[in-house]
Amino acid sequence: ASRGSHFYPRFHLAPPAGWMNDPNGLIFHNNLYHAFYQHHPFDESWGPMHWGHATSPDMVRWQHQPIVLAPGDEWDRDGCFSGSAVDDNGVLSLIYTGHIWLNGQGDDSAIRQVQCLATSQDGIHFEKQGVVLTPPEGFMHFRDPKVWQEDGSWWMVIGARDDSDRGQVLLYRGASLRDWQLDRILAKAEPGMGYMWECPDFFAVGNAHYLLFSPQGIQACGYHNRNLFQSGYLRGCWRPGQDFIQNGDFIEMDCGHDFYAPQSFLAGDGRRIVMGWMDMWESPMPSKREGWAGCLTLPREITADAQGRLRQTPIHELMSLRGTEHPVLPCILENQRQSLLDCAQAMELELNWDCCESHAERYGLRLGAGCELFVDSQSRRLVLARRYPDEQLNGDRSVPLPERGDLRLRIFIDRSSIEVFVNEGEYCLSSRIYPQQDRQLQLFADHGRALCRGGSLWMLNDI
Ligand code: DQQ
Repeated sequence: ASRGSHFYPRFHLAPPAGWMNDPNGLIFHNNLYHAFYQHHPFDESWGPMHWGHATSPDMVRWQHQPIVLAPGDEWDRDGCFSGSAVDDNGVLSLIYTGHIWLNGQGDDSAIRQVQCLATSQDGIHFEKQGVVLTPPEGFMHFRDPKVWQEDGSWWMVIGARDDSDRGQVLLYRGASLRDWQLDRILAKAEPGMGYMWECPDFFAVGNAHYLLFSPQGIQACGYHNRNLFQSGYLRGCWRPGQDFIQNGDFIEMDCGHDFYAPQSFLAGDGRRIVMGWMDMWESPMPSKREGWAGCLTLPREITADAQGRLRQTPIHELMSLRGTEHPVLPCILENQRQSLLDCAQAMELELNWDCCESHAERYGLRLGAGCELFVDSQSRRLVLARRYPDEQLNGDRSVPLPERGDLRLRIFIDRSSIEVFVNEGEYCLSSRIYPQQDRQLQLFADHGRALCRGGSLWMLNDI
């Protein structure tokens, strides 16, 4: 897909051709990182789901591998939906959802979803082992198993929806990967929190547990949950055999336009890493004109801050992509624009702004025609705004400015994407961007003065 393409990423994992959505089965196994993903190899649009596969020594440089799962057996006739990977006594094992339409393609009111197993001896070729779990009475939407081992048992969380149309996460306990018992309902949607919770993940960071999931049909509230489908987490306490005691509200994982279905895994040295799908179901996806759609975010390390909120920072391995460093000198801008780079294609930028000394109505960065990342002084928010000729792409996403001190930005631009990490990962904004010819990167301040403290810019190498 990359040949002759205007939008195909240079350092993100994207499909070799066709369609990609959720990351699946992220795992470090036998000294190699594996990323599987929802894939439709025959078309740039979603269709019968396969599992694509790529491997990497460092989570940065990915090598495409053959497709590992294709739909077509009686239990996964219409799709091999999302799931996870574990090491079962040295055997790389995938647990995924087998999907069947009972009334024809696309009719969500009559489906059958079951959990299935596939195993591999060499990490490249996989053999399907059939169905290992069917849904409890009253559940039709029952998908996206995330499996882990703890306290001498296997555990699995599954996204589900019952007749009351409240999204929920079911917890199962397994004596083996083939023998599962329902342990309990781990969490259930309050009104407005979505009719179906997709792609759950459940893990500890520090002494708290985090239930990460992607609700469908969540209600927007002010600046929050601006996408119809959103990904975020609930924090709480959990021990095997007990309830999950929640503490606080749902928190968005990423506040950009395009971030969904994130999945976490442990790196070789024990860091918890997360990657998401950097697209959104509602998006028009102009890259389809080039025969492909979808890519994954960069891998991000997750830690918890003193308040128990998750922080995400780009993994340090990404620094190995850096070419020559170009300093960005400190400057005062007043009703003016200043060019940083003529053509922003594949780059990283660190840039600090003094928000106390900046009084312009708006100041920040222009990211080629149609996209800006700026501080709106009145609302005290950092805004990522898309203004393209295709209005379906447009809209603003934003996060609050830090209460005090500088605004520190770390930004990755990769042809048709931007990922913004604010103040060491306190907030993230990930969006697809679609500059046509004009990719000029500029600093600007409108209606007043702004003080940019400078930073650094690196061109990044291809993977
Ligand atoms: N995508 C998969 C499902 C999952 C959804 C199908 C989330 O398993 O629930 O492609 O994007």
